[in-house]
Amino acid sequence: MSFPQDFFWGAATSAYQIEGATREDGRGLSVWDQFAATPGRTYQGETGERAVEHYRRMEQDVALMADLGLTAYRFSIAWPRILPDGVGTVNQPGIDFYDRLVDQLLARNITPVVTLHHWDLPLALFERGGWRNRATADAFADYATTMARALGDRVRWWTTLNEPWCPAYLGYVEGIHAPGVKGDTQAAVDVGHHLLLAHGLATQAMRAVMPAETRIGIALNLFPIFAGDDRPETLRAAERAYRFHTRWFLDPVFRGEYTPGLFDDFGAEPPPIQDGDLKIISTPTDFLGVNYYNRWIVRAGSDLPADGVGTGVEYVTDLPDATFTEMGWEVYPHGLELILEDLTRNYHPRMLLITENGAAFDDTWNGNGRVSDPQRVRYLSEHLRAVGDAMAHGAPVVGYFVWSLFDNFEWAEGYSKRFGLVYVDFATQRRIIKDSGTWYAGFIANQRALHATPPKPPLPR
Ligand code: IFM
Repeated sequence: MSFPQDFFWGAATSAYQIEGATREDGRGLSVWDQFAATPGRTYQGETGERAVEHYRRMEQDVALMADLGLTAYRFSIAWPRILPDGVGTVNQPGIDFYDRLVDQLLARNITPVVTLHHWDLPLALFERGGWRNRATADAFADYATTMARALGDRVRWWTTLNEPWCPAYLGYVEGIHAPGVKGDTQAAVDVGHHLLLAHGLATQAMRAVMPAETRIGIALNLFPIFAGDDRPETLRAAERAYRFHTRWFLDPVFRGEYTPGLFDDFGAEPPPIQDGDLKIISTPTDFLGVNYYNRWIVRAGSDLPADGVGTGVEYVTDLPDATFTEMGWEVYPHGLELILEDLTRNYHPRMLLITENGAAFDDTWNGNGRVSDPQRVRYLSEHLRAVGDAMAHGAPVVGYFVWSLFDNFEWAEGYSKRFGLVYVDFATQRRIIKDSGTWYAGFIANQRALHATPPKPPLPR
């Protein structure tokens, strides 16, 4: 496989999952601080309070990225570290931290790819309605402007939101993510709309203050959907699943419209759309970030919208020949090629970035410097092949980020799921590069060698 010379080879993280230091240097609290601290919400009550202490160990962590040969690093900014109340007074130590991080990365020739919001909404804003309140979208645009002013002279690549589907659906329908509301499909639809509006407003606000060569996009979690059989009700379920997994956020951003039937699927009314909202939401983006983990095979399920939860879709997981990760997600590399080609054909993004792809496996450290994770090596190499195949068929992919650089706080699953290229012994915070990290470093080095200029032949005497 040969990828273009300027292709980004990266790994990704997010603030709440790695930083820790949740009460240091003036950081305000987020919805996830509150949710994780509520008994019964996360695996064994674990929280991101300490996480992997990246806030303290940032310099050392950037050195580790350089050891891996990464050419890009995707991280998120903790909004409550910048604006402890979500709006108003800026917390300068928060800005300083990301300022130093960006400088450290650039000093090692690692391109920073910044995500503005990866779910850690300031608690103060949540208390005023959070994403159910339209004003939160305005607050986000102000926060985006603050960050653009602080880092826009050095950061070229910006992602507004990560996976808005999760705070909307997992946060308000399944209730397994902050704020932990169950079965409120109307809230999910409204929250989704305000997140989309926030994306559009922030895109416009950032463009107004940053250089023309800045690249702005959004990262969505996308799944190819397969019908489990050909019964008409199964085919209808597959269409519903495609609408609410894939088209919910894509259609407004790329087509300036909501997918017909989407709100009916939820048994909900349309969100409070104001004149001009869809125009703002569909402000042209430079790239689409794709977070790919698995496909879904679906059939008609019993959890119909009338029950207030779900969308009448049941997920088929009894697949005797399939391999599953520790998250219970099927390993299906071809799905990445399918989704990239589908996006290229139907949405025409200017560029695609694989902003997340990776797997949790039950990694163990043998105590003397080695973590053997052959399943992850296979997972990554097969998915990279799928990316190459999609590119050969015209998908405009410009970079690939492994989720994740480190083992970290996997939301409701606490620290029980390890996604990292780098193993973290959570008790001591020691970092050990897994075999997959060594493999990825070798892969990157090979790609770079393919493009190295051959030495000039000696001049004849
Ligand atoms: O850890 C998450 C990340 O925060 C968002 N995308 C999916 C990952 C694995 O679940």
